[in-house]
Amino acid sequence: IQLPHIDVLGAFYTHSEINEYLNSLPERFPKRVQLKQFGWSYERRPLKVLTITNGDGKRDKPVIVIDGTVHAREWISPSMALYIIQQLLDNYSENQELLEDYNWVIMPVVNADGYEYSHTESRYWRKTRRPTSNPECVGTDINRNFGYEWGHDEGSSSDPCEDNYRGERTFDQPESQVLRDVLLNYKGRLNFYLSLHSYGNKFLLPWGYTSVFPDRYQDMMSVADAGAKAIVHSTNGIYSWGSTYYVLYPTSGDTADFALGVVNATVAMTMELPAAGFMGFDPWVSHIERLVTESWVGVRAMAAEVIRT
Ligand code: ING
Ligand code: ZN
Repeated sequence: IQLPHIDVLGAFYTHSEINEYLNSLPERFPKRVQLKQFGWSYERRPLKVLTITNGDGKRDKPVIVIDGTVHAREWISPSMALYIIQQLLDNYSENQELLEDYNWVIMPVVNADGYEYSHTESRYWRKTRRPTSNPECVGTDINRNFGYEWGHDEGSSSDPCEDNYRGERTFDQPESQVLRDVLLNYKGRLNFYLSLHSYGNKFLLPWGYTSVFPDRYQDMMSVADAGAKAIVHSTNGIYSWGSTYYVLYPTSGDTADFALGVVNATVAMTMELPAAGFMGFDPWVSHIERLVTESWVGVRAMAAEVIRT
């Protein structure tokens, strides 16, 4: 039988196409994947999470959790998540050691409604699609809605019309609840949390909410360092890395701060994928291959560093 097989390098895909692909994987890799639905988006799209293992049946291995598409317009992010899935499944012979003592948990599309909207209505949409207290303005920034040091005015907005609107309260978006539940599900064995965004060639570490560095900052810096070095060696791609607060700007209620502050991840990181020169959120389809293969070099090196230490 011919099962749907996505050509990740050949197009950007919609949420339903991505789900159709995910749905095909348990049949193709019955021993190696588990597909779970953790909930629904506001507009009732199913939010799916894929666990990839080496098939040895051992439970409770430490995990690497990767999410994509927290922000709707960052289209290279779901492509990257799918590319990682294919590296671990279809290119298993080269990546076997990444799965020996670790399971990988991948959620390619968190903000399903916003992502669809960015395909059908408004290319640069960022937030969710749930109405707010202001009838003029729709959507909340999932990456300001998480419940750790939420609500600081430095780093998020209380104005529903702003792109970094934090919501009325923590986790008042169903999509944030789903990602929260995924992370909490692995509390105690979350050794690497990686959130895929674009764009900017940056590895961003907690904290976002304060200029103070977290306890595990140096260990996280070593992991970012391994990623940046691997990328520069392979393609000359230049990354910068450090705490979100310093490298980018203050943020509060972001997913990485929650993963470190509440879930106690060993390493929590946001990766700002490359933009293909001046293409920003909008790389051409012909750029996908270069962007995801380069980024995989970095993700692979960081995972190897986490696994090694
Ligand atoms: N940038 C992120 C944003 O949410 C970020 C930057 C990274 C914030 C890590 C907080 C933590 O604004 C993009 N491009 O979305
Ligand atoms: Zn983003």
